[in-house]
Amino acid sequence: MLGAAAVLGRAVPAAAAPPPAPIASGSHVPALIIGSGYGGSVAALRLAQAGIDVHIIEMGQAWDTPGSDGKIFANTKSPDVRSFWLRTKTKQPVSSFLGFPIDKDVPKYTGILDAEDFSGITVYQGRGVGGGSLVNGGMAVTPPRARFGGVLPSVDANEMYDTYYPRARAGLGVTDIDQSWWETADCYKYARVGRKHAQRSNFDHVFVSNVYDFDYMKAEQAGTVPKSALDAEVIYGNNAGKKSLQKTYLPAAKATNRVAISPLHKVTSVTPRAAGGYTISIEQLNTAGDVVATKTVSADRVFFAAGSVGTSKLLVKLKATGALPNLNNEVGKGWGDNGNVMCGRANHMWDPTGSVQSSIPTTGIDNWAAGGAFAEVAPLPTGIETYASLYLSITNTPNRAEFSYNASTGGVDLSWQKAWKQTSIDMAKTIFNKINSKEGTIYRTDLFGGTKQWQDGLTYHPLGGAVLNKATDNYGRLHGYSGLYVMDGSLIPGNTSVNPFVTITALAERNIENIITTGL
Ligand code: FAE
Repeated sequence: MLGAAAVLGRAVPAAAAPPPAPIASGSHVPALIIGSGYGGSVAALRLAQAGIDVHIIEMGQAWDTPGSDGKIFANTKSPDVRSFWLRTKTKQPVSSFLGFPIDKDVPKYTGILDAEDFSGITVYQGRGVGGGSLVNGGMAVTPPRARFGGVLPSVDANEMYDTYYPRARAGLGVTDIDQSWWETADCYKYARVGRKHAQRSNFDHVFVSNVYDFDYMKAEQAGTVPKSALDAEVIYGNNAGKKSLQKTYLPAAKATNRVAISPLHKVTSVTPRAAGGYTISIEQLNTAGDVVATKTVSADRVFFAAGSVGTSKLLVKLKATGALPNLNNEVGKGWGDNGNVMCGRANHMWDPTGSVQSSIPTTGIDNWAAGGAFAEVAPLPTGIETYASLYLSITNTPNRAEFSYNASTGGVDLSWQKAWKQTSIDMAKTIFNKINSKEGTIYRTDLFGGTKQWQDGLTYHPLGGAVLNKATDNYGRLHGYSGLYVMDGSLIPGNTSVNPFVTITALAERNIENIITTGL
């Protein structure tokens, strides 16, 4: 396989100087990208390599400056002001421990993890330069090829598996754990317990790739480097080890000298200009979330890469308010939660899961074909022995919701219904009821508030809302306008059957190549 540097290498010589940042009101840019997650980063790099100057507008922070503790990112064991996007109280996915609520008050701040509430579901998303790559578990999973037709039916599977998945994996720096090390590492005792229980119930147990630097993790365990995965860092950022987009696509894009990024800038409107191209309205935020300036810029082309929720909200509002009336009626539709549900199991005292758990998951239980569930064996890195096994399941839920503009609030609503998660719970139970019955164990009831057995109120994997070949053509060009594109997870209709970011990256690689080669 090609190394990341070779894959990300430059096609044209670097420009003499990068475009100025932050963006100035009144300026004109050839290509404006909304959002710096996977779709946005891929688009920025490939456009720049094709010789086009790019400006990325990102509502979150740059995340390049240490706080008073000398660290850029907070720890999951002690969330602080940096952890949540404009909330006054944390909203942790595992919200209680031993039955006691663990959320706490925090000052309102443009923190890294957005727990965005819609009626019926909380959607967790990364905020900052690097998008979801800042907060995610790094699980870099390519869906089994047999399932791909169900994920993106209009896309040629051969070209994805021969060209774009390998390109995405190389660009993201995807690696596999040294399994002989994993077999003895204290920090993966929880995963070995997970495997034992899965295999005793005859489930397929699989290793999954990751973007974490496992050599760094070995050094963490040896005590020779500062700990990150082994010190419970993950959903509020990793201070080391994880190859987020800040370490892969984004520096490669910046090295072309054709890419500028404006953090703490939020796009609020895109409208066609009489002279051609688009006018973009932008709010500049301070770290309390207040608008400190409004800017108006123009661009020849606009790439929506604000994530499934961000892009869908913008497009639905722009269509409904008459800014982009020619968008078609598919905009806002086909949204799904990748079937996410979480549960914990209470192990026997002879099955400890370890007081030090790597926050980076490496394994899963695949019961997709028989039961519609793929469960990630997740850590619960509390620092003490909990005898708990935690799982995040991805399930084959058929439920799809729709975004709609709410004229009375000026916001965008999502039609998700909480009861829809029952289908996902039932699919996940095809794994965990069987394991519990085989092991003589029960579900934990102390992790998700009250006595809930299932965390059924969230997703980490929002997908859809501007579905490929429906709201856009088969390469992400929005119907109704030329020069407007969608590049992110909103193109994928609700489910990837595994963790989504490799598919989002590979699809973005495919689409931007077609957009560039067929003429911008
Ligand atoms: P995304 O990465 O969300 O980037 C969108 C960017 O746009 C963000 O930086 C926003 O701040 C920005 N933005 C939004 N609205 C605006 C606006 N109006 N103006 C300017 N900027 C804006 O989108 N996936 C995996 O495959 N493996 C995992 O292990 C995994 N773990 C996860 C753990 C957690 C806690 C979470 C929250 C997610 C996890 N995911 C995982 C999901 C993954 O991070 C997600 O699918 C991708 O990040 C989505 O990529 P996009 O490019 O669609």
